[in-house]
Amino acid sequence: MSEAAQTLEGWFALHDFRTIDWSAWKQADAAEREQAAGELRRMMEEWASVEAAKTGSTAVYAIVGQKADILFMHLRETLDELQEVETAFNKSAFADYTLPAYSYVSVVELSNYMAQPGTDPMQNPEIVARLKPILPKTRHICFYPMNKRRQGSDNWYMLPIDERREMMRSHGMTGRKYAGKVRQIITGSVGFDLWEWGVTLFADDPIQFKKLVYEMRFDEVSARFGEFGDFYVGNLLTSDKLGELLNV
Ligand code: 76R
Repeated sequence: MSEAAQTLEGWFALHDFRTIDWSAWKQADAAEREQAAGELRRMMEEWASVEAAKTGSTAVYAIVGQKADILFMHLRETLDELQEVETAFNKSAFADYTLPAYSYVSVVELSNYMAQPGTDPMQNPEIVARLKPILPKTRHICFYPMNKRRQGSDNWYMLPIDERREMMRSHGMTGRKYAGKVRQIITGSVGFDLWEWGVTLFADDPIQFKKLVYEMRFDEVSARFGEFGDFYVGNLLTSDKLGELLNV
């Protein structure tokens, strides 16, 4: 049996995608809409205070295309807290005007392919910060789930760890070219959701998502082993943008 990579886990992640029920929203009277939007704003303030206390992080984006309208991406210490945030949303008046579109449950993950042997990663503040990241509030987000292939001679899980490490090194080198342009958060979802990982990318220039994902397709690890789900791309939902989105 090949040696499993050791992983470090941080905050749990819920990517909660919702579609706005536009006909219900338009049919509601102004007071009902105001009440619902007010509840959403209050939840957003609550999430911001969780973030300020560094006990979690939330990012809210408007999704482009018909797959969803809004993404609430929550990171919390425990799976229980994630479910509480989700339930609180479902109980809000605003939720009455939304439909579930898609969700993804995972946990922030770092693997030890590139770790320095003989050091305790949890003593490294940079690593601890990456396990419990405050989500960047860049202008754009890109999310997609992925697997590593298990097929014939292209079975990632049958490769010796040294071969996998070499491919991950090359993957990391490609990624590093995008330092300062794209921030990536890898969340592991084996045992939690349909795919093996969630990839969440943050950037101010959305073209950098395309360039990074395209360039990675040529890396052996993506070319031979990468299998991808749907891509969701969106725009930061600031308070102003939320007002514009909900104004009918
Ligand atoms: O932890 C590290 O930063 C070291 C190198 C590294 C690891 C171990 C790294 C770097 N990644 C790692 C693990 Mn990654 N990553 C993806 C995708 O679209 C595709 O083809 C793949 C989706 C992107 C865009 C991306 C970006 N990475 C992983 C894993 C877990 C693998 C395992 O355990 O088998 C997956 C699934 C994955 C996928 N990666 C980087 C990036 C970028 C931009 C970097 C450089 C980060 C930096 O150096 O700051």
